[in-house]
Amino acid sequence: MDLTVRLHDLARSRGAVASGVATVAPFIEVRATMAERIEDGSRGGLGFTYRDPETATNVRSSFPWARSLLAVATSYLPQAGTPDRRPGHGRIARFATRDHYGPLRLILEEIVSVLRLEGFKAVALQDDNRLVDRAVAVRSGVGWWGLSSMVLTPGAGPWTLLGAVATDALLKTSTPMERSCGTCRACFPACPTGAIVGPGKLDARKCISYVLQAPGIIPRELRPAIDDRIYGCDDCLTSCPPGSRLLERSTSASGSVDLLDFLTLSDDTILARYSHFYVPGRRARYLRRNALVAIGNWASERSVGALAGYVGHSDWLLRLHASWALGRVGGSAIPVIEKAKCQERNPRVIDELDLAYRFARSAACEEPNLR
Ligand code: B12
Ligand code: SF4
Ligand code: SF4
Repeated sequence: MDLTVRLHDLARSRGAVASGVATVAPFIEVRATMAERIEDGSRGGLGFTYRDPETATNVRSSFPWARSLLAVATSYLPQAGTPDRRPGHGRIARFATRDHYGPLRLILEEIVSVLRLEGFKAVALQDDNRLVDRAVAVRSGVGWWGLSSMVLTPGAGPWTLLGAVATDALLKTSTPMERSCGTCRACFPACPTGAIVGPGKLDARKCISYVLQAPGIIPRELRPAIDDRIYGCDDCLTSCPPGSRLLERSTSASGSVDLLDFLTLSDDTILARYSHFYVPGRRARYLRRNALVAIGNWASERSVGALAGYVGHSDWLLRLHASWALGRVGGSAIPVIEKAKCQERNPRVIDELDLAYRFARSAACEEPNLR
């Protein structure tokens, strides 16, 4: 049997929802888009592929022998279910409820093995900074570029993870899909922060998925929209009609974390339990920070004890987000804020405590919101 057909069959038999072959010609338009986003600031502090767009858009700069790219898409629905939302719980986006990249990785590795047995060079690339996965998927007909910037695949919509195998085998190229979002615009109003700023254009600085995995302070104006999320965001995916049939079948409860329990875990436990998350510098403080914001949005007096502990934490970043959360709780949190104000020395945390105090007082007196 023809090698290309064999590889497609292999991918499908192992559970891929789509596969296709693309040429290795550089992705010139993608490189230009990345340059624009670096220039206009909309990539925010994104690293990954943006660290070296030249390399990420030309697979031959990393693998000069490559002659074909075999793209594969797997879906993590219905297995990933639907987040179980309960008061006091944080939400994890579906792609990260566990390591859903595992099945894709196995398929790519099996394809690599077959190619090597046939005497070819081959390497698996998935979420790798040396390749823009969506560009390969679109060129190889695995899906089309949606206005949310997700690649949409018939049957699975945006609920896919993408990867590719670069090989020196000359495989038969597939035809790109001639599809578009048509008149649909559902993802624009669905995005809680207005991060989709144009067709296929995301302003990473506003995207919750990015903000929750970026280092530093979470911008104050974005915190309410983060709601109960602690990792990832699915709103532009859940609103997307081509994915709705699969979503309806994803009924098992998943992705829920008891926030107060979470705050009591050690750094080692957090990092081990969520080892498949991207966490800057592998520092648990960033996941604790996210949980503190979700607790602030929960705004329950049940969290005051835990937050009082966190305003005395040795890490100023956690004191700062705990201060904000106390302000949102108000009521019995007000004396905790007052006490912390007397003890705090870090100017950024003092600022946050001042605002939290005013917010909590104004809420108590039903004055206009000082958020
Ligand atoms: C950086 C990155 C992010 C960043 C920025 C994403 C972005 N859209 O800019 C952040 C952290 C925000 C992020 C979030 C998410 N990500 Co991400 N991310 C990546 C990463 C590492 C690189 C992407 C990249 O370099 N893109 C380059 C830019 C230029 O591409 P683009 O933004 O898609 O832009 C194209 C479109 O704008 C299009 N275009 C231009 N003009 C027009 C006009 C029209 C009309 C249309 C329709 C399109 C269009 O052309 C541009 C390219 O030239 C890839 C992994 C990888 N190595 O590729 C995963 C990847 C893209 N992420 C993925 C996932 C699953 C997610 C999340 C769903 C996770 C979550 N639930 O929280 C969200 C989705 C947010 C969203 N709407 O995109 C999957 C996407 C799978 C898919 N089916 O598309 C990938 C491919 C990982 C993987 N291997 O599976 N991600
Ligand atoms: S992931 Fe969330 S915040 Fe980011 S563009 Fe989609 S809906 Fe908006
Ligand atoms: S929600 Fe509609 S406009 Fe947005 S990506 Fe999906 S199909 Fe396209």
